[in-house]
Amino acid sequence: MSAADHTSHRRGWLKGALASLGAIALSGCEQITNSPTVLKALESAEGLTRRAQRLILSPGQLAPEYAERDISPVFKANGSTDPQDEAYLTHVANGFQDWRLKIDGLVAHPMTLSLADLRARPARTQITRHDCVEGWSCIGKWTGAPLADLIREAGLKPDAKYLVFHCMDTLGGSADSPDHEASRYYESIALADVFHPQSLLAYEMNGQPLGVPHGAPLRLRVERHLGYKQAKYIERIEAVASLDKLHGGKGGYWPDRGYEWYAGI
Ligand SMILES: Nc1nc2c(c(=O)[nH]1)N[C@H]1C(S)=C(S)[C@@H](COP(=O)(O)O)O[C@H]1N2
Ligand SMILES: [Mo]
Repeated sequence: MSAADHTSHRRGWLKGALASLGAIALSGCEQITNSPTVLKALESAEGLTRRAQRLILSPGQLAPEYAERDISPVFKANGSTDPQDEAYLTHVANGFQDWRLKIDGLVAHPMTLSLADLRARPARTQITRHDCVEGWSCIGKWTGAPLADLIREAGLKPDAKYLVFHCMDTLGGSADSPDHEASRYYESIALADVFHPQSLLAYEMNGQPLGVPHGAPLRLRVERHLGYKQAKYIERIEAVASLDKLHGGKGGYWPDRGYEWYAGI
């Protein structure tokens, strides 16, 4: 086939495909998924989505990882470091044996997991740098359950767009922060971060069970974001379609107090 033939052949195919698409559009929705032409079009659209996803998740987009020798000798603890909430103190007193992580909201299969359940799952370890908006950084080693595996198992409903992390510690409401209404900490992330390979529900830090100052028994690590996205003391993960109804509507404790929601680094 000559180049010209090839082009006109392609053009012919395209015309035919468009014509049949038009015909199907006029004939109503039900038939759409029965049409081989439309199936093909849908398949290639899905292919596009997968390619876009691979691009988002490509190694270039991973946060830098470090060596054991880079681990900070002291990792600063910040925000809540010793929650006094009654329910939390009860969990601390019995070694988190009765603590459970709930995954609910817009998921097909809500889940309830103990610490042992989480530890029994495939794990990932990463050494990364934590950057706090206050201007300090520390390098630490995190081990935990990849968030993507869990959320795939729970099965997001089609309208789910964010995960909200509900924490057990109360912040604010003290005399020195009169404009801050007291509230349990909360944060949220979008789907690209839910399925990012470095997004972990971490239960170990530097090879030890996560301590109270750093968010025991479970905290989030989303390595392309600032410190305040790294929710500590998690007890519930809720899949939602919108952040509008979550407290101030900005998607997190600090975002509701004027900080940026995405907080990328
Ligand atoms: N539940 C909860 N998560 C939280 C906070 C908090 O106060 N409560 N503080 C955030 C901030 S501002 C930072 S810098 C990190 C601190 O984590 P670290 O204590 O392990 O250093 O936790 C984040 N996650
Ligand atoms: Mo922070």
